Amino acid sequence: MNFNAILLDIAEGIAKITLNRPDKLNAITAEMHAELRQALQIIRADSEVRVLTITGAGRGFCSGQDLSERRSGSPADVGSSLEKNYNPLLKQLRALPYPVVCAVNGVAAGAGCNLALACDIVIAARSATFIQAFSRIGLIPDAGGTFTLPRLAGTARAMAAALLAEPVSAERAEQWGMIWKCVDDNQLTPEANALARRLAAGATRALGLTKRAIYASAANDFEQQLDLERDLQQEAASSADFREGVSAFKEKRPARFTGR
Ligand code: LHQ
Repeated sequence: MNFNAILLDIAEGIAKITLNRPDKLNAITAEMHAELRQALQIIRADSEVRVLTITGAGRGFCSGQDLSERRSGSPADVGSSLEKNYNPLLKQLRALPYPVVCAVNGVAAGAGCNLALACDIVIAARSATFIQAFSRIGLIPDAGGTFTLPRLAGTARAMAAALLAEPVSAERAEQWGMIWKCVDDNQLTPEANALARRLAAGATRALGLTKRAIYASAANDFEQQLDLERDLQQEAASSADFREGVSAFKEKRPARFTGR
């Protein structure tokens, strides 16, 4: 797989995308968008994949849109870049029928911050920071940030983070519930790998349905959510993994899930 702005690795049920422009803190270019689209197509077509991990190369996770690609202050193509590039990417990540783990290895700014927050489980290195950098350049948070951030951190914190564009440390992000976990820098890769392996060995169809139900709850009332749980549980119960899980419990042995 011959990419320039990203790396893609698929092994043992785990797909890993590494944003790979370390000199620019992995700022997102048109080329990176095209490669991310291609990578997601490859991942979606591979029925063995049961988890996706996203991380960044070098000292940053992602500094958001590459600002050097834009003519200074040109409004012309911002909306169309969101429409054609960012929004489909974010929608696809959310819709993947298995977990997406984000390992935030350094600064996550602008759309890079919100790319991380759209992932299902986010773990960050202690030295990483999250910056809603948009207001510094006269923009509003995009890449889903006005949806994810208030839901994760609450309106007061989301509002101040967006209006002030101050860095939020990984420790604070964990305290706020913005991310799952902050770990020592040298533990990020081992912890993210262990998490991905654990998820990939799980009943991944049920994990994907769980993700769907939890995200759907943002727009549902209690009764709609109960109805959705009924339907998705019916689907989970038709999986080979459900049969295996119950058999393993009865036989007092660890389950061998296949993701089917
Ligand atoms: C960069 C970038 C960058 C290019 C660092 N671009 N080179 C916007 C418009 C259109 C459509 C859709 O959506 C969006 C959404 C957005 O994402 S808007 C927000 C864009 N991002 C930002 O405003 C963040 C800009 N970057 C920064 O504020 C800083 O670089 C942070 C705080 C991330 C890191 O600071 P430092 O650790 O001090 O690193 P640095 O600033 O020295 O950056 C290292 C290099 O990376 C440097 O290049 P150079 O050649 O001088 O060494 C930077 O120019 C480059 N870089 N972010 N977004």
